[in-house]
Order: sequence, then C-alpha cells, then structure tokens
Amino acid sequence: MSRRKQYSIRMRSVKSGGHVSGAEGIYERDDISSIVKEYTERALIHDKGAADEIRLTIEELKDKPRKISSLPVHTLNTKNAAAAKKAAMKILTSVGITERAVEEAFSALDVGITMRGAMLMNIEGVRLEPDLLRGVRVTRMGITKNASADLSRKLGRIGLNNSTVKEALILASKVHKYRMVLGELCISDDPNYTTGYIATRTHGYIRLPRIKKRGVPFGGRAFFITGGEVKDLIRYLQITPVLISDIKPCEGVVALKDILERRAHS
Ligand code: WAQ
Ligand code: MG
Repeated sequence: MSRRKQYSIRMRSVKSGGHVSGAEGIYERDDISSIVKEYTERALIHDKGAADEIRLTIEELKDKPRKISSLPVHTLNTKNAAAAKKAAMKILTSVGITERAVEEAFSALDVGITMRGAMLMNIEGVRLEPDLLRGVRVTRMGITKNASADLSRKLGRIGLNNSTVKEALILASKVHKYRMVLGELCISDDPNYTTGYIATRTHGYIRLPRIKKRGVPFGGRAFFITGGEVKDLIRYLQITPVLISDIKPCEGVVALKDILERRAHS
C-alpha cells in the first residue's frame, strides 16, 4: 500500500466571465507537473473557445481517499431527445422518483442557464440545494492508474475511450455511492456533445445519445435525493476524497427492457 501523499488537482476555465470547462483528479506528487500541463492545454483548446482565465488548485489531501468501484456502463440507442427523455423517465421512475420530478429536471436543464454545479431535487421535484444559481459541485474524485488503464481498455472495446466519458463516469460513481442519491440526469453543456446520461445505483451509468440537439450551448445535472441530511450529502459530494479503484463492465448498446430487468448491481 502506497503511503505517498496524494493531491487533488482541479482546473476551471472561464471566458468573458462564463464557465468554459473543468477537470480534476487525485494524483501523486510526481504526476503534478504533467497533469497541470494537460489541464492547461485542455482549457486553451475548447469547443467554446480558448479560456481567458484558468484557475488551478493543487491541494494535498489530509484524508486518505475512499476506494470504490465504478458504475457499470451501458448505452441505449435513443434516436432523438423525445426518446431519450422517455427512457430516462422509465428508468428514473422505476427507483421511486416521481414523473413530476423528472419533468422538473428536464425543464430546469432547458431554460438556458448553465449552473456550475448540480441541482439537488427530492423525489417530488422540489429543489434542495442551498445556492440555486450555483448548485452543488462534486469535487475531490479521481481514479487509480491501474483502474484508469482498465477503464480505457474496457471503453476502448466499445469505441468510448475519451476523457468526457471517463470523467463523467468517475463523477457519477462517486455520487451514487452515497445512499441518499437515487438517480441522476446529466446533459453536457458542450454544444457539440449531444450524448447525456442517467444513473442509478441499481441500473448503473446509462448513456443516452441525442438527448439534445447539436449546437445547444447549455446543459446541467440533477441529483434526485431521498430523505436524509442534505448538509452531510453536500459535504460528501464536495469534500470527501474518493478514488475509483475497480472497474465494472462497460457494455455497448443494450435494450431498455434489459436495463429495466437488471437488478444485479447495488
Ligand atoms: N459537479 C456538479 N455538477 C457539475 C460538475 C461537477 N463537478 N461539473 C459539471 N457539472 C454540471 C454543470 O451544470 C455543467 O453545465 C453540467 O453538469 C454538464 O457538465 O457517456 O460533459 O462537464 O458519453 O458539460 C456526459 C457523457 C458528458 C455522456 C457530460 O458534462 C457519455 C459533460 P459537462
Ligand atoms: Mg462541459
């Protein structure tokens, strides 16, 4: 077991005051300079244009990160936004989230305001995050080198080995480890990235192609939560360091029916 110090490295880039991109991970000391270079370059080359301000945070972790598994990955062959919403509705309501809450989340993600963080919604669709404009940002998560190589291999077989999918899966895997979280809806704010996802602990990470039309420059995330202390949840999402150290299967396109029948993962 390595006892070397670990660091949370986070990047956020801004153009004309607006959010452009972010990235983060948990790394050892020797990796810091190459990661800083990688994140900086990423901020300077982005579909939304080069950032005019790049903020980097490098923070030594006082607590040892909690090691967890990734969620299993599946893709549905949703043909358009309506089909993606319908599939999301079926899966999210199957874990006890109300139709109203799912509708509410889709509408909130469609008003054209991009929040930095995620909305927290109870199963009735009532917003619970303390700052309704900013939302709650999940931070201090990463993946071990071995798990990252394994994930690249597994995603590579289905043509999905890219940082967008990897980072979204790492984030969702941290989020759904917390029992209060029942489900998630995510739509990228990148105008050229039209695949979103939903996630639940039971069903895993389910990719929804064509959830939005090309060119739409906004998106967002909603976490559907059930009874419990919201403050503790927020502390977990923002502060508790979590490392993915084990990778569950990554499958290609599956049928909605098969997803709904699946109850194996927890
Ligand atoms: N914590 C909470 N919310 C966040 C975070 C975070 N760390 N990062 C982004 N968000 C929110 C914020 O409102 C963004 O506008 C929104 O989520 C979308 O973020 O498998 O790229 O980084 O192919 O644009 C899905 C991948 C990609 C699907 C999602 O999200 C797939 C993506 P983005
Ligand atoms: Mg984005």
